[in-house]
Amino acid sequence: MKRLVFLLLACSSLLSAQWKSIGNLDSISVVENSVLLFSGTARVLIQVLAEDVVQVRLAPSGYFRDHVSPAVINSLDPPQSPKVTQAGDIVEIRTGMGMVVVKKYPLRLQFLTNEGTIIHQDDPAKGMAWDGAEIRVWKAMPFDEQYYGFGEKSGRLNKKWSHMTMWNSDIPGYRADTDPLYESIPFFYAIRNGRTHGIFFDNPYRSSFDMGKASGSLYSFGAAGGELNYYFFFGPTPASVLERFTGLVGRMPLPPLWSLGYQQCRWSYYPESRVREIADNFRKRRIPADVLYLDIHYMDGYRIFTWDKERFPDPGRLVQDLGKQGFKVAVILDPGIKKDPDYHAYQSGLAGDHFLKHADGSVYIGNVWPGPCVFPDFSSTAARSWWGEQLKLLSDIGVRGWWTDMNEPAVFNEPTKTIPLEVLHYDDGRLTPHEKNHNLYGMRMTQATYEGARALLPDERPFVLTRASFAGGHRYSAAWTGDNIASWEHLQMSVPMCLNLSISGQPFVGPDIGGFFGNPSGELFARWLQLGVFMPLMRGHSVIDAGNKEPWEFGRDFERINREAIELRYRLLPYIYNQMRIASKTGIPPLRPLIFQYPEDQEIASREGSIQNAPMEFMFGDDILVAPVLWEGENTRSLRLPNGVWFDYWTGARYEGGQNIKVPAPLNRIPFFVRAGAVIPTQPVMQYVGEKAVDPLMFTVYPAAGSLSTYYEDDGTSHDFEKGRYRQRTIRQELTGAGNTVIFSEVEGDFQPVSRNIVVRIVSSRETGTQAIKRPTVVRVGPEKLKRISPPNAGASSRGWWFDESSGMTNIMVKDQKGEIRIAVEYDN
Ligand code: MIG
Repeated sequence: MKRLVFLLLACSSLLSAQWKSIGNLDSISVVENSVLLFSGTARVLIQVLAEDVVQVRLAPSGYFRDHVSPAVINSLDPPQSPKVTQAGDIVEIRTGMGMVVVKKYPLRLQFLTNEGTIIHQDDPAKGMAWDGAEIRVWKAMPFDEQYYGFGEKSGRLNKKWSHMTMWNSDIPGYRADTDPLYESIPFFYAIRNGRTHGIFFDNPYRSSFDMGKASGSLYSFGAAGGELNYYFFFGPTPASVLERFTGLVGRMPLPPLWSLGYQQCRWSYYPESRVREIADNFRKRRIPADVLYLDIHYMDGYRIFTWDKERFPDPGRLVQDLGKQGFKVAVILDPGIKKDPDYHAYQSGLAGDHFLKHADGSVYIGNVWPGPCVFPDFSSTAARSWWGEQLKLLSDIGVRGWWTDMNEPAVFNEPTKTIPLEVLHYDDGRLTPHEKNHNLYGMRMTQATYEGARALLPDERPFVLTRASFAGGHRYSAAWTGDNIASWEHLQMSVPMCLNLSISGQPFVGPDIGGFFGNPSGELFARWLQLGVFMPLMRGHSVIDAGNKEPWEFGRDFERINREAIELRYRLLPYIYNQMRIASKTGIPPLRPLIFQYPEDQEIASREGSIQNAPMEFMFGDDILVAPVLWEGENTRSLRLPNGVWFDYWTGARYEGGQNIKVPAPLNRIPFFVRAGAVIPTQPVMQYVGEKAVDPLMFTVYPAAGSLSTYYEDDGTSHDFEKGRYRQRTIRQELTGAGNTVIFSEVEGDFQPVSRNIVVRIVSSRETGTQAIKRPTVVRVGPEKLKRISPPNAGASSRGWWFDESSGMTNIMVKDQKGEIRIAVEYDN
């Protein structure tokens, strides 16, 4: 019987019989940019936040509670006063970029373009509704509209026909159809006929999105509590939606450059001799790496902010020695604080009243790794500061990376696997139940950690990596996709999963390379590592009971192949850093589905809209298209290039886009293509960021007339760039009858790199079909004719130009300077 009741309750949420839909519009009131609609006891508030952004809120009882969003931290451009007109049975609100039409009988919303095309609308039958504390809205679902985003979800890229729940959950070894997972971002894109709009449902309660699964012509979203409160972004492109969304929730701060290097983790490296052995191996084998992680065994009985005295007798010394070898040390931080009266963090946290409590005032206790634990109340500013101060014990000895795990939060002994729903959070004085705060717990933990690290080390950019988070969490932390499995299927799954997470506002993402559970073959590991070159977070990891998965553990051939992959990452770091810089400024992340970049390309739309075939090519930044090898035994790769002109990175071959091609993909090569017009900045291989000065800095030019690029750099670690200590220049290309001209503008900003050379490499404009290489005859720098030299040995600095037959590239080496550098190449035909 109990079971039956439970089942009924579980099902009730989507049964319309329980729902009360909003009725007729009685009256309206317009104040500045807000339109208030009255319907019986209910009120709907429509606010025009910008000409292309509208916020919709429903109060079934007529009373809007003081809504403080943990996600939204900014307002947008000064709102326009909407033009509101009433005619017959509709109210029309013109926002500038579009219209909201309110139908009065019953109250239903429609969103239209200025030309009058309906792009989004409430379901005429159900619309907005409530059932006790639950709220939900039903929307018409055009048959040819597709849905993307939704944060961290596994399975296919397009989420049409699926039902998804937002409830942060620790699911080790999840599958393609497992839902929910660790992180919740209730934000999505709707793309139809090349036009995009977006919706952010700003509600931290357990929510769900039914994208046509319950009914083939409707979709709906709603939550177990809180407000029906969503933002509608008119678009019309995915990028414009994301810029607006991140305009509201904020953008990723520029990460430290070293965090974009290769990171090595496992559960767990200990004792200290093993950590040193790992570090020595990277350096001895000349495999670049920047970060080593310590998982839970570094602690004394899993007590956060302590060290195991036997395994790590002198952690300060260890961290310092690793630092001399060029490694940063990152440590895991779990939220559970061991309930141990003799433990300093328990004592000080208890004294400061920083732990979650039951309604009766007793401290909540749940079991995690240390046994019975208490949990910091990260919803309290005081508790966050207390947590941040504890980091000092670690930052003082040189720890620089902060890995927040188990912060869904996971609790081993609870039937719900998390903190009971009624446990109270301070919530800035509102004292609200866990039910409201659950999905925010991970994000608030990263906030405490980020802010703590920033306060302790004010001159350094913090690096925080988290498992759980919420919309806006990218302000504090990078994210990895939890406990995956060493299988080809999981390698494939990681692509759409990271793409959707990336375009949900979180640019700094990556999967556990090699798979967390199980043991990958050498081939699987190598293919995963190659994919990782094009993931903003490039981190290898392993579960406690699997074999070793460091890049040298798969035999000599694979060691070489793995080294080459990581070397490629280090060559590309200037490009990757520039793409992260763009993400920090605009919200547009490096990792993008093709449909994000080319929403109007019908072929791409139909492939990426397909629910059968996972789309497996993607953009990495503005200029690079990646076609990873994700199937066992494959040594060629077929793909369709989007429209435009593309160059194969490996061969320099030039392709007209809009066609299917097949390229070789031997074990040591991940196919990728560069957009014509791009200028890709690269650097020489080094073993870690900052090992040596970047000299020469290289720019590979993929010719296209009239194209513009930007190159940005700074010190890579401090916040000084915010005060103008950066260096940026634009690079313009011109194609003349005789050849190419590349113009580096005068620099902007005060950052002064070391004196160095730059090498400009111009890909010969081979004609499609013939593949004939054009050979340069004259190279000019400004008015001066540059002399032809033989290729300098690595590290030598000579001024001049040379031609490389095998790659078809003209290389020009000159001293870098602040002023304009104008390079002109003339060819022999
Ligand atoms: O209950 O710290 O996802 O990366 O190695 C498992 C041990 C706890 C889960 C994380 C994983 C980490 C592991 N942690």
